[in-house]
Amino acid sequence: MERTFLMIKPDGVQRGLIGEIVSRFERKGLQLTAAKFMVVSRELAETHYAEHKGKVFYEPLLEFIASGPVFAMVWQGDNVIALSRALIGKTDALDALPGTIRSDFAVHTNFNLIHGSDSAANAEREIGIFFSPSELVNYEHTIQRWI
Ligand code: IDP
Repeated sequence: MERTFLMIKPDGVQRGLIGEIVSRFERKGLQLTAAKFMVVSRELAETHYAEHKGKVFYEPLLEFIASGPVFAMVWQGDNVIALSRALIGKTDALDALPGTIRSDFAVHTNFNLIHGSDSAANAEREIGIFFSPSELVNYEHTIQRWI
């Protein structure tokens, strides 16, 4: 079973969309493994978005991510990385398919509500920088055999 790191960004928190967004992953049948309501430090933001260093949106992105609370999560399930990226939708709301989180609720690329890991390597890296191993909860997901 695969794991991914998802984070409702400060705009999603401020807009009152935590419940709506979490609900979509729950209804999909994915398993919540860890969750944390927190403010991202400048240092953590730099580590998380290191691959974008040098891009024009890098500085505004760091400021935005560190500007208010986020809701950081780990989810697991078969193909959870691709499935959660599909639920989230393309980076730019104009390209996101109707029914995705970004199509349904976002207008601008810089306020696109949620982060989702794009590969298994990045998922493990991101889980590792946001959560300690003891914060990952191991439990039986009783509906799993119906998913
Ligand atoms: P993703 O979040 O869909 O995986 P990435 O390309 O990894 O997209 O970019 C990370 C984040 O950087 C985006 O979610 C968005 O917040 C921001 N970003 C990416 N491209 C742009 C842009 O062209 N303008 C403003 N912000 C951008």
